[in-house]
Amino acid sequence: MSQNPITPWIKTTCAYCGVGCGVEAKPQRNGALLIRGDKSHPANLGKLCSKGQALGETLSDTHRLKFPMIENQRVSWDKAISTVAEQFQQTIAKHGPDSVAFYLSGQLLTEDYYVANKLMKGFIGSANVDTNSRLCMSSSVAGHKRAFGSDSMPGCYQDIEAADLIILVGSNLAWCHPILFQRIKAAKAQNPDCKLVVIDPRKTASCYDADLHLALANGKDVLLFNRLLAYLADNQLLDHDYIEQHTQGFEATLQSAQQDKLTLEQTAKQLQISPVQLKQFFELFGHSDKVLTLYSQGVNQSTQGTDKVNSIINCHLATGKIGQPGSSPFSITGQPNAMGGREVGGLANMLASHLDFSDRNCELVRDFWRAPQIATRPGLKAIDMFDAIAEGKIKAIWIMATNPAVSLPDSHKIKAALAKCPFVVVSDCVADTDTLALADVKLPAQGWSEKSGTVTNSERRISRQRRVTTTQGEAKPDWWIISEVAKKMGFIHGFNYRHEAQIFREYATLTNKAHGLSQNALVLGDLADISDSDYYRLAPQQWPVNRLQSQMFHQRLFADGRFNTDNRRARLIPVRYIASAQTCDQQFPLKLNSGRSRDQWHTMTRTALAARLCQHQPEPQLQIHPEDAAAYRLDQHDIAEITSVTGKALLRVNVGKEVKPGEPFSTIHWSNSNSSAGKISTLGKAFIDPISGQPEMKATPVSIRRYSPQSQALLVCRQPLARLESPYWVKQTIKGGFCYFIASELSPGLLNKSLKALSPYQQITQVMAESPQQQCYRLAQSSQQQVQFAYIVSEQLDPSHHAWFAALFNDQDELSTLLSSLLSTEPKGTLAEGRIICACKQVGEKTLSCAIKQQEVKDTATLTTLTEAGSGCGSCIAELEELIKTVYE
Ligand SMILES: Nc1nc2c(c(=O)[nH]1)N[C@H]1C(S)=C(S)[C@@H](COP(=O)(O)OP(=O)(O)OC[C@H]3O[C@@H](n4cnc5c(=O)[nH]c(N)nc54)[C@H](O)[C@@H]3O)O[C@H]1N2
Ligand SMILES: Nc1nc2c(c(=O)[nH]1)N[C@H]1C(S)=C(S)[C@@H](COP(=O)(O)OP(=O)(O)OC[C@H]3O[C@@H](n4cnc5c(=O)[nH]c(N)nc54)[C@H](O)[C@@H]3O)O[C@H]1N2
Ligand code: SF4
Ligand SMILES: [Mo]
Repeated sequence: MSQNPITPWIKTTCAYCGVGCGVEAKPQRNGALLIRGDKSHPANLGKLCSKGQALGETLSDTHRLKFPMIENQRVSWDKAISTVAEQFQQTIAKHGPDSVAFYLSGQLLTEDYYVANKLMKGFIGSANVDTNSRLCMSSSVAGHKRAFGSDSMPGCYQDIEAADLIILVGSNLAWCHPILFQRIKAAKAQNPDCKLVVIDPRKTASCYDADLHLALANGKDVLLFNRLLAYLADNQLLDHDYIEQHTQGFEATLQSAQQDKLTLEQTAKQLQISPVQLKQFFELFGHSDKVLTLYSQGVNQSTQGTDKVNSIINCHLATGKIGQPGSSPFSITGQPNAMGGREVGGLANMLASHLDFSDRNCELVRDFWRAPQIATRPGLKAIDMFDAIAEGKIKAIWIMATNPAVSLPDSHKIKAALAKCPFVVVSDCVADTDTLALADVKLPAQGWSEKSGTVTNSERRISRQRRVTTTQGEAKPDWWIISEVAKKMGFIHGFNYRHEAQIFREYATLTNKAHGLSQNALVLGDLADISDSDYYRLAPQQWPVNRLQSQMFHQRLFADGRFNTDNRRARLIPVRYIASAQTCDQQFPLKLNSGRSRDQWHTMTRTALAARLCQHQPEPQLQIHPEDAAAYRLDQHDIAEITSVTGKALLRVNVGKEVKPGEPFSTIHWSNSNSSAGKISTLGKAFIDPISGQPEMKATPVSIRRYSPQSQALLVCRQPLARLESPYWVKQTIKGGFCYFIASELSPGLLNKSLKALSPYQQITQVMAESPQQQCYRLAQSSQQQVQFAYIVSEQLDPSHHAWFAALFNDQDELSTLLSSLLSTEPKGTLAEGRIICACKQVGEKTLSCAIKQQEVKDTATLTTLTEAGSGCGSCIAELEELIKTVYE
């Protein structure tokens, strides 16, 4: 790729997780986009994980939604905007403001979010605006509000380097927030006394560097932290001065924590961990001065999510380990702008700018927006919102930047609700999602690299996302689309925006006014008067902001022990462990946990466009303990059929002791767009936390059986297949095309016939090897010295074939080598490299195994020096360690 000396590197922010890494991007003449980490960004100091590094590879124009569509016909923007405005107006006129809703996303920019919230709450006069953050952070929001009086996260990333003890609760940081995990590793290397404890039922990649892993039984975090509080009290490890001066509710909270009256041994038994480990954890917490507890979805996505959050915060408050260097409870946000959405009021139970719906707050925002119709009470939260659609109470919905037909629990129900809803609008930047398939109106939004605005990361730091490429098709910024609809609905004075900076200033002004009323920490001070050019240049700012901050500035909240409650004291909240209402029984005896894989982002609409991000886990996975595997007669790489009360899914089996018996784990990323039955949200029923409304997503009762196909196939093609009717198929993007994993009820001979019929190239050169006796069929079609279409079919396929098969389009080998590999199913040439383990440096299993054997490598550092694997983002290091172990087994 030639470097373009003229175009400068443009600073922006990563599109994915809540770490909020600074990125530098440089467009190339050939249309490519070079990407590197921004060394001056305080979140990542120049590093990027595999997903961040591959950002430039996800900008393909073939997958984009480029034009507004009504009933799948292209229309002008004018027509699309008028239709949306008219349909919403008519519905409101007939059925009232609460008959319409917006469902938003932590992947919108703050400016988009602000305008959407203003339109729905301020001008339409309903608070039916909620967001996918309900599935993600709402238990943390509710926990923060109960304890601190506002949704404010006290710490900052510098706490990682300052801590003596770092605890990860329900967080697979190594895969989900890799750059923070790398900061922890570096901090531990710098300070060998710094300890890492992981609290997760599963042994994850984050456990490889941990000093202690508490594999507690799913759901029992409150029991653990309550017992910790009782232990700290029993052993004089509390900070009574802090408790007296800065908190309230301590006595009742301790009493509640002690109510279980469990000994350490009894607690350990309930948690299914060893008493020695439990005591070790308690002592570490009690005797470390600086304790940082990072928590994520293992905490939030639970019917007791808010209580889990408060049980953690209680321990920090009772020991004064909060708001100090190296000490805080620290909720790690998932999406790039989940924080921004929470700030502007994207959740149905908040009004705007961290204000709730009190009379004086409504008055303030009403006057500020000049919006007499303003909603004065909370609206429907996500799960209730979709129930209301199913019940016909909501008759028009506008979904932006989220894919609820995949990500909400009980997806059959969600699909049925949207199919029945009289008017569904979806704004997205890609053309094919399960949700778009249900839209009456599709609106093309600018995607990352085209859009411009701000996002707030986990440590309250606001960074600019900048426009670095031109826009594809007729896509528009989300804020523009919403404002145009608002104006068409007659709300002209409130939405006459010409530039995102204007919206940002208005929002910043509102934070200042809200701060005057509530003393909330969210305040943007001088940013309210920022000029357009200063907004363009804006360096990261961490709220609260008074004056413009310097690049590396950092601060903590509540350092002075004064919180955002009326009396300025933090609240300890009495909590008790309550078992989830989702219980296993004879019919559904296993509890299905779910979560993320390393290189995919959610429903894969963007990460699946980059071939290198699809190599790590090309199929939806079911991790299952060997005991369960034996009980259900499952072998490694079998396909399992998972059934719950709401649906079924088919997933590839991965047997291992990383999960507990009875608690298998599945990946969340696959949908109907890329698999026949890999969507696991078909399995979940919505059980919510009564305080936050967040659904439980990590404890679904299921049953499992082996799916026994008659035949299996691997197929590569240059273009996606138009139709594929096999009960099991999964599509993977590979370099130069696509690879399909197929399992079928047909005999191998019949599957061979049906796959041959799918080839778009009936005329070009083809080679075949058929062995009906062995039920094995292979076909390759080539033209212009390249393989164009190929497959292998047999009764059973050895999964090790996949790595070389999916490399058939790599074009590094001669056609003859490729064809002979294919016909003999023995990889030759570069195909023999095997599965790629390091996505950043593209290092495969074979290179690694050879290096380990030949150089007698015993540790990952040496392996990295020899092969470069692990020298990118480092999130493959756990796998390198596993590989070293396997080679010596
Ligand atoms: N690669 C990648 N990174 C991502 C994302 C992605 O899609 N892909 N998504 C982003 C988003 S939006 C989010 S919200 C974050 C999520 O980040 P994480 O929360 O770290 O990710 P998950 O894999 O959903 O779940 C974390 C862990 O919770 C554990 N867990 C399950 N039940 C319990 C329990 O009862 N107690 C405890 N203590 N642990 C439990 C699971 O075993 C799992 O390992 O990741 C962000 N980063
Ligand atoms: N079982 C189970 N389910 C889960 C979870 C789990 O752990 N287990 N996790 C939950 C969590 S934490 C989350 S955050 C959700 C995530 O779930 P979703 O939000 O549904 O997932 P995404 O794939 O990120 O969807 C984002 C959509 O927005 C589009 N998009 C991207 N940028 C833009 C933009 O600028 N404008 C517009 N208009 N569109 C854009 C993308 O193409 C994509 O279609 O999933 C939840 N669901
Ligand atoms: S850790 Fe990775 S995904 Fe998250 S912001 Fe940084 S580069 Fe992006
Ligand atoms: Mo999330």
